[in-house]
Amino acid sequence: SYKFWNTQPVPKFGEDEPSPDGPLRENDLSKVKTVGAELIEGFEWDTVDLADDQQVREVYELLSHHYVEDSEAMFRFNYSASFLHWALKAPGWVKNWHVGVRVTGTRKLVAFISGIPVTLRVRENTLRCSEINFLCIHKKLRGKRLAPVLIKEVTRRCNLESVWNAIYTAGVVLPKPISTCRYFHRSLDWLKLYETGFSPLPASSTKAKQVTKYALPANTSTTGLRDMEVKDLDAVHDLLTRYLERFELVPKFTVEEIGHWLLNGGSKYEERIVWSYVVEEEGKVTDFFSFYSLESSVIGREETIRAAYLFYYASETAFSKSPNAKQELKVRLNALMHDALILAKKFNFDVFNALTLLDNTLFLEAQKFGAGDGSLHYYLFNWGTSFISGGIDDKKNI
Ligand code: YNC
Ligand code: MG
Repeated sequence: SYKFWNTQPVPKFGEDEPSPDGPLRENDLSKVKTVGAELIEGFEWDTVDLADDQQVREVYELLSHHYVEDSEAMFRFNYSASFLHWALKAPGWVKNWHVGVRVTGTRKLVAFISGIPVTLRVRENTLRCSEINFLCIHKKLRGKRLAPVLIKEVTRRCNLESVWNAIYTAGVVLPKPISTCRYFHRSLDWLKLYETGFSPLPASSTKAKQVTKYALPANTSTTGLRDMEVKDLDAVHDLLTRYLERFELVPKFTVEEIGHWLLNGGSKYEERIVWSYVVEEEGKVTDFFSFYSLESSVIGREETIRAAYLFYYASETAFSKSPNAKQELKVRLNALMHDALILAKKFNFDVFNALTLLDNTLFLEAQKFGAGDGSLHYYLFNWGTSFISGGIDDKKNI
């Protein structure tokens, strides 16, 4: 029934696709309330200061016990404190967009929602958006309609900065996805994934066969592959910018943002979050790829699954003018991703995850990724555009 979402500037199910693309509601800074709505008795708003390690720790504690679980409640995302520093303090971050709810009296943090600024291109329009993430409510406060209150509060705080649009993703279906991707998983340590209940043993196989199936060489094979460095920033920025022009919903990064997202903002965190590699041939960067680290806890056990998530990548091969261009890109991406798997294995990851976006469907099957149960739906707030096909259903990709 979507009692809350039906009141919001988002497209409704069953409505015609908008044309042309544009905002769903007109906005006026002078009409934005300067204080947040009243919270239920016993709770109060707080701006969580993520420049303070102790407060990052509090967000970590809330998320590690109450954030997203799979549908069978076997695994829960365990975003590390270092990950939160990285994900929530991207260039231009706004302190006021890190919204907490605390218990009056004890000061315990019981709910959170965050935004970071992002410049997005949706087809031919470029939007200054907030990217909303880490919406989380303590399990004891669920089902009390607090989520809509948090969403309205972060909206108000974005509006105060004259930001009227947002992008967010969720595993649940809400009005109304502008795109949907599927998760794919590639085992790196099959035995561990089996023992933790993440991977089943197919009826037609044996443990030994599964282990052999996912075995990888010890060393990478792409000539010129090396760690990405600060000196590569301009070249990677240029390559990625051109590569992303081929897609309909993409971020527009500055060089500074590339440094943050691909080089750990200068490796300033306790733990390494992101791994980035370039291919340099005759002094030119021709390709790059990256992946980031996000563990999941195995619920009820003292164990975690170390997952590498494929992040941004690009290849000059994408611009080939040859009649065989598609095949060339497919071959190149398969070689690069095979090396990405080898590197992730070397850094002790148990599984390598990817979504059906960008050019991923060109290599997922060949690299032995299997489809997961989960989908990820993409949403835009206050922006109408027709559905963006992609991934596995995208005829142009297969
Ligand atoms: C969700 N994930 O439909 P209706 S993803 C948005 N995103 O509203 P209550 C959600 N809305 O149907 P609970 C949602 N999940 O009546 C539920 N809803 O219209 C809607 N889980 O509220 C739901 N994190 O407070 C319904 O539900 C209403 O107590 C019900 O709380 C929900 O970060 C939740 O999965 C998800 O912590 C907080 O279950 C809670 O159950 C929880 O009674 C585990 O809420 C963690 C989890 C969500 C991860 C994410 C993206 C969030 C995007 C939010 C929307 C942003 C819009 C743009 C704002 C800025 C605009 C500008 C400019
Ligand atoms: Mg609630």
